Amino acid sequence: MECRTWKAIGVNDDRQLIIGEGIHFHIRDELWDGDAMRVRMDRYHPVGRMFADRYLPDRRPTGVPAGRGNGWSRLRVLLPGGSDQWIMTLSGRDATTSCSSTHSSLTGHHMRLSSTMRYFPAALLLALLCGAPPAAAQSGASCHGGMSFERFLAGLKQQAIEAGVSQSALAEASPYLVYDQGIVNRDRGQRVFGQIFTEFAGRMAASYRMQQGQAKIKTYAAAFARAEKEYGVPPAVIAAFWGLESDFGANMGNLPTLRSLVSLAYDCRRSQMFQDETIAALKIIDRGDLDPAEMIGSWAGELGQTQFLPTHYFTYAVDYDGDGRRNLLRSPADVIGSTANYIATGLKWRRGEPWLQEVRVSQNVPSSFPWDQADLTIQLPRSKWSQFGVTFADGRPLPNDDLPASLLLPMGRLGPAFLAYPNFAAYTEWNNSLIYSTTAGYLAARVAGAPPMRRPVTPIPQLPFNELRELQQLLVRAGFNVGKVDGVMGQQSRTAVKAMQIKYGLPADSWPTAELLARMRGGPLRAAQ
Ligand SMILES: [Ca+2]
Repeated sequence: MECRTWKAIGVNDDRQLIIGEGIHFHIRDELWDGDAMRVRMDRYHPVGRMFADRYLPDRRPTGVPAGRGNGWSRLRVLLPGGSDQWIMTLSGRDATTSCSSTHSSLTGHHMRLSSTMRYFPAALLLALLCGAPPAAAQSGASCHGGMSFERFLAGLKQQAIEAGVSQSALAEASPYLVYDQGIVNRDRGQRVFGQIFTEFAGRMAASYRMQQGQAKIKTYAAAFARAEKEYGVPPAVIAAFWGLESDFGANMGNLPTLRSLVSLAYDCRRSQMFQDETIAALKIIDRGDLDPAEMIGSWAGELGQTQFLPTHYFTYAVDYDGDGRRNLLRSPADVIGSTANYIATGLKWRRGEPWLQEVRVSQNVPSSFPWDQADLTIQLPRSKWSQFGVTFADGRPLPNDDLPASLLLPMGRLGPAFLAYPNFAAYTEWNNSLIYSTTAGYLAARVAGAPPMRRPVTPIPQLPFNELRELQQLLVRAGFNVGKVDGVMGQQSRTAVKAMQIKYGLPADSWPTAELLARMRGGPLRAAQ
């Protein structure tokens, strides 16, 4: 029994994490939290086979030695039910490696990649630490007045009854309302990746996904047309979420939803939220949309092809294929109508308005360009951006109108630039990660026919993970609230960076640089740019 540390080489566009020559994980599920991506490996998923089928020699990413052809070693990742063990079999190469929870020395099996994963050849440290999280199995009792799970569940069922759930639906669901410490461990054993926008968007908004989105719009033309007419949400916007969330239904998760929900409801971290979600799931059963056995999804309780939380499912799902059930797992028409309803009604989509458009800040940008205005919290009329020298990406002038827009620079002033319109709020509401939401908006634009975004002429310097964390620590010391000091630059960190850039007279584009870090360390002053 041995736990290991591997070097990760990168991530390819099939969402496989490359650990070493021929050693890959298939990234099964991703959950965004701020700008962190938590990655889960599939349970009993034959990664090796998928890898062999899909990862052909001509798709080998840069940095992986050529000449191996079909001789790639295979990796099988097994996560035995609830036991939190990792077992890896490298077929033909290696014996089984098993990391038992009884050999635990560290908290959880965190796997953290530094955010320098721009380039495949860069050797990135992937620490795969095996072992059980520190929490005891009965931890849920501590925030429920010492109540056992059984007593907690009885109370939750009573709440469900009071919320209108029928006794028969409860009886039907009861066999599935069981506690699973493995779910709670997954929730705590977060594997956090720092991400670079161009890297992530290149992977998640890859051309195959754009083409699949366009093909789906053709296949389900009637449902898309109806959704656009009724809700005003463009087909490309729906298709992009559909592709990102589940690859159009191919990856919806494989865990019993009720078990996940009730386990997270008993756990202390987000108990109330998951109590509400459990009750919503029971209402979905009661309404006849899904049987408890059909409710299979991701470990955090999201359901269906666009990964709705049960509360969203209950509120926004519509029956678009007319069979009398709202089935977001099996009915593409229901998925299309429901996603449109959620975007329009829940996320307040504005019919007929754009969401995200790539732009260019004029090459000969005056030193007076107001970089500090490039901020999602600041909206200016489009005519104002035009005055500042902003054009469409192909150089065409922006319309001289007063449509409000924010200038979004996901990688600072040297990287891609977008105008984010009021409809972009639907994206940040869907998922508050800036990188995810920008990618989702960009993929939708691509599905709608926009050309690929321009790549930076030269690589954009990116602080390594440990320096991002150090910068965050210095920002905290300077009095800023950056949320978690985790090396991930979310909106709070960006706001703090901008404030310090203004203070130091640096271009205030919210992008963390080595120069800013040096200034904050009190290091030698360099010539101001
Ligand atoms: Ca239906």
